[in-house]
Amino acid sequence: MHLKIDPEVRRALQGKRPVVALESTIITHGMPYPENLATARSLESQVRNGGAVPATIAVIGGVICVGLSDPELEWLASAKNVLKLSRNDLAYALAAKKIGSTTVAATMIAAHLAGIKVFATGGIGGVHRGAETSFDISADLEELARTQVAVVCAGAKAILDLPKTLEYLETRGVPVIGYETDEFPAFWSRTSGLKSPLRLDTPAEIAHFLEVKWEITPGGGAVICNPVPQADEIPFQEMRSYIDTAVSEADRYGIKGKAVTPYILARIVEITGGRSLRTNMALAQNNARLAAEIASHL
Ligand code: PSU
Ligand code: MN
Repeated sequence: MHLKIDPEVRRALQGKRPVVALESTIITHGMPYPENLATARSLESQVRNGGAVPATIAVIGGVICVGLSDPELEWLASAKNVLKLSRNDLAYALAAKKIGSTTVAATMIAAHLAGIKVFATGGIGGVHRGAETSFDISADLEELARTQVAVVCAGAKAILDLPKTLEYLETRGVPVIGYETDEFPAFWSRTSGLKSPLRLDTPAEIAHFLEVKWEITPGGGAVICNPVPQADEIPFQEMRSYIDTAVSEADRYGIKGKAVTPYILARIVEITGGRSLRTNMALAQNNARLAAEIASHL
């Protein structure tokens, strides 16, 4: 009753054909207009190129829309005052009929309700730097521990404390798989200096792994880490100084809570003169493609 599933998505799910969920916070809070709209559209085409049906998820008019029309995408990309929704405020947005975009956590909840098993995004949230005093740990990690959806991403955003993020995922029993890599990728960069806990080399192997995982330990998700393509990457050493600048500014200006991630991402786009945005677009497209291939093998 709280879900409105797009007819094409519904037909695909009923016919057991592959569907890939896409989040909408990347559109409303992760990128500027009009690049956000171009990205939203290209993510959908990448999913189609990979042989699956895309379902971009957002809250509009008091329902969770699973699959948006192109006019809806266009409207969302330039809409103001959109709530960034996670598990804590998803029901509120429905009850109070607010407009909201879904983060990784909220998209996983919606995908699971709709029966979608694979979801593509840019990068997951994680343990923020200084979390030992701020307690700022993304609800994405808890969701990964409890909701049965595989998330294809380019690692955790490198603005985070990556070693702590990996520790948290390990404690909560979330498998982290490097796709064709031994490194845990760092969003804009293919490497982070950290080892990926697990590795698999084909979409078919990943799909098989997910089936086994959900058979013996149902209820949780998995993180599938797909490094940004070489041609689009910004090396980790170079990113480090941009990230340090943006993170310390956020701290200095007292940016808190949900505003932290959007603020830092936007500042990094400014600091890099738009280069980080192009990388972000490329990695998200790359993830949409892989997610479709995995979904096709499930
Ligand atoms: N990845 C991106 N851009 C984004 C995000 C992820 O490339 O904007 C969003 C996702 O929706 C993710 C959220 O779930 O940032 C994490 O926010 P927080 O750290 O406040 O939990
Ligand atoms: Mn947070």
